Amino acid sequence: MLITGVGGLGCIWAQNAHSRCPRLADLLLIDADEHSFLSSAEAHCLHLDAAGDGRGAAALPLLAAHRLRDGLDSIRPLLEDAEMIVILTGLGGGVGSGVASEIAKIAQSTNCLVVSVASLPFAEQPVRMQLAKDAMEELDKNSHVCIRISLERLAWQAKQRALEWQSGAGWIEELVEGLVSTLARVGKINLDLMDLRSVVGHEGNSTLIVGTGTTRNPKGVVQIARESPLYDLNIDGASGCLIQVEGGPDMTLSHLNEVTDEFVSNLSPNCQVIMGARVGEGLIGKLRITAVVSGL
Ligand SMILES: Nc1nc2c(ncn2[C@@H]2O[C@H](COP(=O)(O)OP(=O)(O)OP(=O)(O)O)[C@@H](O)[C@H]2O)c(=O)[nH]1
Ligand SMILES: [Mg+2]
Repeated sequence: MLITGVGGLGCIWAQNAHSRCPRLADLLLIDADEHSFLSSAEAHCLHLDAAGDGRGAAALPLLAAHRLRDGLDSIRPLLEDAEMIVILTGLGGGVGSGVASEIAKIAQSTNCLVVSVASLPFAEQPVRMQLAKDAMEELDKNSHVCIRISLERLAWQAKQRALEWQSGAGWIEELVEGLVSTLARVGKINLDLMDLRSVVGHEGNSTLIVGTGTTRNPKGVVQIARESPLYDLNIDGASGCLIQVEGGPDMTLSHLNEVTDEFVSNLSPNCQVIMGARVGEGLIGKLRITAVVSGL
């Protein structure tokens, strides 16, 4: 598995996400600004030095995409080896908007499962917003799952948690860690990439949601997951759903049933549901849901 950050924000999010599961995934950072690589010793880095001054692509997606072509050979083996790639990016600037969808396209062509997590700018940046919307469309086309994030919602969420939105407010790294560990570790019921492919193959939008709570209130965990604050998408009526429940050694079958019944009761009656569960050491007293829902 490969966690990839594209552009300034994307690189921060990718590093934070990777630090949660360093042994399960490789880390690839792509940016025009060398500062993005400074705090990560283990990362594979691709420096797109568009202007030759090490400063960035200054909101020129085409320039960034052009520089990518020059550096592609150095990262191609990583993309070819990966079974799944998670691409994290902030759209609206040069690098993310110009390069993320190219990476997705190449990864898909090597039969890799492509999950993208991409943000749209704040509403008061109309020029960047238009750029970002066009780039989002491209990225969506080249990804199996494309998870949209609005920076406004992210900033709001960050404030609630007293964290910086630029760092992803903890939320983005939880999302990625949940997905990577779901697919990488052997659970009580084994989920694999083929399951994920069949579920995300449904026509329509897909999204990925996470929620963490305590074993005292399993329904509350579902509530938290459903109120995913990062994009305005109603999951009622989903036609495909892959849900993984994680808990500590104290998790019981009735916790599991309560969580999954509550979650599934809100989806379409014909929804194709795949369930999995796993026990994690650090999760005593806690429950965590990671779900991919599709056909929205
Ligand atoms: N208001 C605000 N928006 C930001 C900030 N940082 C990033 N953004 C938004 O997020 C988008 C992506 O930012 P970056 O990830 O830094 O862009 P990049 O892909 O590195 O592209 P370039 O730096 O232009 O080459 C920008 O277009 C902005 O809309 C910030 O500090 N304030
Ligand atoms: Mg930048």
